[in-house]
Amino acid sequence: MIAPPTTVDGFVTEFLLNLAQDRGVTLQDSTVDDRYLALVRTVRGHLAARRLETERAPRERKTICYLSAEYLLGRQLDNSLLATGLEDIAAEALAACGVDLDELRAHEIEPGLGNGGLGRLAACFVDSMATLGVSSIGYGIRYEYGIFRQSFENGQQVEHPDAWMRGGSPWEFPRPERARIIRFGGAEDGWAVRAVPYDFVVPGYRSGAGILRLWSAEALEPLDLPAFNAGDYERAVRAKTFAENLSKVLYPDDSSPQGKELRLQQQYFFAAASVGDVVDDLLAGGGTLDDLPERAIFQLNDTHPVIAVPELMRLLIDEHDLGWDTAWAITQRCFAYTCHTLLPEALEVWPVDLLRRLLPRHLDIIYRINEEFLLTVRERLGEERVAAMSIIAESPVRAVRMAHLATIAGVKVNGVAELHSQLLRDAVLPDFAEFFPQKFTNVTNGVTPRRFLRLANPALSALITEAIGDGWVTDLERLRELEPFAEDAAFRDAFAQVKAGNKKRLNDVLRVRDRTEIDEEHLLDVMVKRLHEYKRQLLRLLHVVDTYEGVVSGRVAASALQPRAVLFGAKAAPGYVMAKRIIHLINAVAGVVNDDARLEGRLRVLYPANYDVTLAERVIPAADLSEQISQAGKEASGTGNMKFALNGALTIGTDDGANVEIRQLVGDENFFLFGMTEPEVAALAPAYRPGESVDAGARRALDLIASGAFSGGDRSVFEPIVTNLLTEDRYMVLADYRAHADAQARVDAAYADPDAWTRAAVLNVARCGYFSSDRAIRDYQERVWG
Ligand code: GP0
Repeated sequence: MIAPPTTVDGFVTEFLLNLAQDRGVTLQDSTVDDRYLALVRTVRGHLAARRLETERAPRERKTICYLSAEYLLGRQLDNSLLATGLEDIAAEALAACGVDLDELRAHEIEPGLGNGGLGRLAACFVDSMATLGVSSIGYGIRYEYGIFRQSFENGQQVEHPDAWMRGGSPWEFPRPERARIIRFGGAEDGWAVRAVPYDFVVPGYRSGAGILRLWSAEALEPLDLPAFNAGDYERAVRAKTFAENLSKVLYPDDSSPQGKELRLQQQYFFAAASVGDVVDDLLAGGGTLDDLPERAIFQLNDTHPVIAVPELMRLLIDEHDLGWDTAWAITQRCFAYTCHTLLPEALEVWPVDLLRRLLPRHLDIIYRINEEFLLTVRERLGEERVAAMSIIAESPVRAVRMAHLATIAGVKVNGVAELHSQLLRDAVLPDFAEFFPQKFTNVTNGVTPRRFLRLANPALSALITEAIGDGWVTDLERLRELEPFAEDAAFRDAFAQVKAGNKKRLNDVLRVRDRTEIDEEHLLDVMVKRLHEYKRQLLRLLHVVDTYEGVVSGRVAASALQPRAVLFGAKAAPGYVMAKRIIHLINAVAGVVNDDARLEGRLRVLYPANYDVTLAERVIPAADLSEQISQAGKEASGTGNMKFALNGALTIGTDDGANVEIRQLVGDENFFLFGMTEPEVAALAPAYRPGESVDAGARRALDLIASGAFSGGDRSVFEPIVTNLLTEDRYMVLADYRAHADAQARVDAAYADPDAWTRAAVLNVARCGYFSSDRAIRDYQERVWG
């Protein structure tokens, strides 16, 4: 009997035992930290039991090995309680002990081991695989410091290390016995580190479990004792420091790799550890290397883990004595590649010189893969296609194109939304789509309904369940059954009350973490996502400034404004100068607008610092309007867009990424579409002169910014932003300005009829069941892993 008792009394006993035996304290003497850790221990016991049960059950033959450099997990406690069905038991048990569960919830630091959409998607996928009972393991890196914590000083972003493990990492199970040695360099200049796995149990909802195995780097020798004895203390720990750097910190660049050597080291470190782990497991279980493709598939989450391809070749050839052709035949059946971008600068490329120094054997293998591939290209398509399709780019420096390698090696290549997959075929990898037409497919992203509806929005969840039962939690398409309720006035009232209550819940946290709050009567207009020019936070901001200018110049009466709170949340990559300037400008505008009595409080701009999963879970359920306003053809999918719609926000958005599919599903009348389409963008691009026909509203906004109105009269501070828009405007903010402003006017008009708005919101919820990550995983099973 491995499962701990699932009764209130049993839970109390376990909790007190853990306090005593794990923390060495009595309940009376315990701190919040003690109680939190004892609670985690107690819940973790249930997760371990679930995991062991799952392992004993008859296994599917093929295990999905999800390789991702990022997992943006969010807090674990509530999800674990929900998945194990312990919510009520834990609440009662802690209440019986006089312990405040909410206080313990708030005590958890979320593991932020990812930058944004890509990392959060990986976290949703492991949740869905566990829930669906897919045999799966997620592999990644146990960064000691995750995505930086953001604060603002004088409105400017300041980054602080994210010491998420400061209080220990109580959810994980260290697996030192599965540690592996990872070697870098060549015969003469070789060095090595130890990769030690830590397992997080990923509980499925009510049944099933997967594993998230994160690798931590350690030195082979923790101390150079002779150096220490000679009094050279720095040298004594140099190797240790060097090795530990590999898993020290997550690179904070989103969609813009910096090509840093340490990052390639990180990639190889976790890719090699994971491939070796899987191969060892296969052999230990009596399998042979020929079985590998039937027993495992490595899903490559973007190009970050693609070095796993030559690593598997090296393993098969150098360590298991297979011939090249046999090894390649196996390798070619073991990988599938997901591309997450349309930005050319986001496609990773590693200089040949760097690879030769760090992974010379792998470079040789890549060259040979390329040689053989180009032979067939030459044959089938002709010499003139060779340069474009080569894995090796010749300029600006000789470099390995990781996307080409992944495409050649993968059984499938998928984009993350219909439009994205189309553009992947037509624009990003057109030669490959021609060469390997059968490889290219689409899997539209999804989000887990457990975290982003059931947990984040308890009141809406209860309302839905009351109406249609709770089957939707694992079968989200059942939300369709809500459609008739959109016509039910009592239901709409209840729905509107839920939204109002969620604004209060948002304020509960904004007051504490940001000493601010929204007016609960305002339309809550939200733009939360990484700060990137292509996402166009500036487009939203210019309209705010234009609105402000209208009132202060007397053209518009403040009383005519639909009261709005415009909430931004975004981190900028620390080296992304323009993005950081935009953050500064948003804060500067907020400072002026919020203080100006002439607005009569009808326009407020909020920018809570350090947007993370925990804040997302409060913001999204409270939102009325979801801003998804990227330049068409630039946002691969978006996943925040799905979360908002699923929680009953209406979208104002361009025809981009998964917005396209959201609009198709919810209906044009329940979505505020605006702006150029991707073909229109492409047609305008060559002749685009942003400064030549600036919309009057945009002009007013730009002039006001340029005048120093938001920088204490200093005209230089935001001049680069204004100049950039007027001269370059790479993402065509100005070209879409009027369409966006008009769409915002349509939003105002629609919100003036609250009941009709609520009806549209209900229909958004009812029609977005498609965007469950459970559906996405089923699509992968069918189209990629099958
Ligand atoms: C894409 F290339 N994404 C990248 C990257 O480096 N980081 C990242 O988060 C995102 C896309 O921008 C996305 O459109 C997409 O939905 C997400 O990956 C998951 O596929 C923003 O949410």
